[in-house]
Amino acid sequence: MPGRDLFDGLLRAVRRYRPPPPIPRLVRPSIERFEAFHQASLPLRLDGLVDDWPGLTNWSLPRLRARFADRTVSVIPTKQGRTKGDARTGVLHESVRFGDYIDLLERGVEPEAYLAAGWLPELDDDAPPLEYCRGAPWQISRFWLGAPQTSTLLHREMFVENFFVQLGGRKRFYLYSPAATPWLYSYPLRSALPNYSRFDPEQPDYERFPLSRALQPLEVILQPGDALYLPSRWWHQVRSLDVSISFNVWWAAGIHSVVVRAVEFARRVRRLGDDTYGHVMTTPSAPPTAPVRLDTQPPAGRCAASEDGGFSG
Ligand SMILES: O=C(O)CCC(=O)C(=O)O
Repeated sequence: MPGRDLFDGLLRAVRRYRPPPPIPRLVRPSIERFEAFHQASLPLRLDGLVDDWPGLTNWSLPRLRARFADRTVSVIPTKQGRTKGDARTGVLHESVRFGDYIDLLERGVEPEAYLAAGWLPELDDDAPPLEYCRGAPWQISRFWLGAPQTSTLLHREMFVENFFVQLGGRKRFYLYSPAATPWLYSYPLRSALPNYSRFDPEQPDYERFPLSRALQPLEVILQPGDALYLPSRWWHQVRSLDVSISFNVWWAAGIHSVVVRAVEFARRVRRLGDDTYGHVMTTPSAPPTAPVRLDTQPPAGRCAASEDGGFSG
């Protein structure tokens, strides 16, 4: 992968890597306080944000089954718990019946897939829009449900901010700042995984990726009720420690929202799916297997994934 590796080499020659500061925790910070972190592109843990949300109790497996068992939802196939990704095809997703997925989790069977669905409009009452990004002109929410030990690959979103909320079980995040990029062996820009790293911080292979030895990830464990602001371009790999239920909002404001829409448009024209930010790409040949989908029309103020499986969802 000469082009990108060469560019990273040039960056390493002129830059010294400085580890980011630890991530602070604030209880229900004001919007102004939050904005300081947003402007500085620094992650922040937010406590107490969802204490009174019905989702904290409503999003149990039995209740989700009672409400959504017959929906068809998107999943990312996994191998030994890790989401599958390939430089040629990207990260593909498939469809499953929500109730069948929950059955596997309840029986303690590894589903070999990570449920990563577009927003269910019915969940709006359980998880009201977040004040911090309410006005952003571009927003997409995703609902995550996975077995213990499910993990993503190391990746990042460009131009898009991320608010992540944990509602059931625990998740461990491994984070690297954007400054770490030249040490992280990104896939080539023209591959189907341009926002992914070949390095795995959980099982570092320093023979293949010796430069990554210079880095130490920040680690954050989210418990139910915890929220994390993850600025755009921050690398993250996420491991579920329990059966885990979460959702996140990706959002973009100002010029970034224009860029995001332009990139989405370009990908559609090139029929590359909607995986602009490095999550899920829909296989053109993989239509949903059942008539009802989760990712239907977004309600006002909250966007779901788009028709073809969505910006990642
Ligand atoms: O929760 C996860 O497992 C993945 C989350 C993620 O990658 C994201 O929110 O961008």
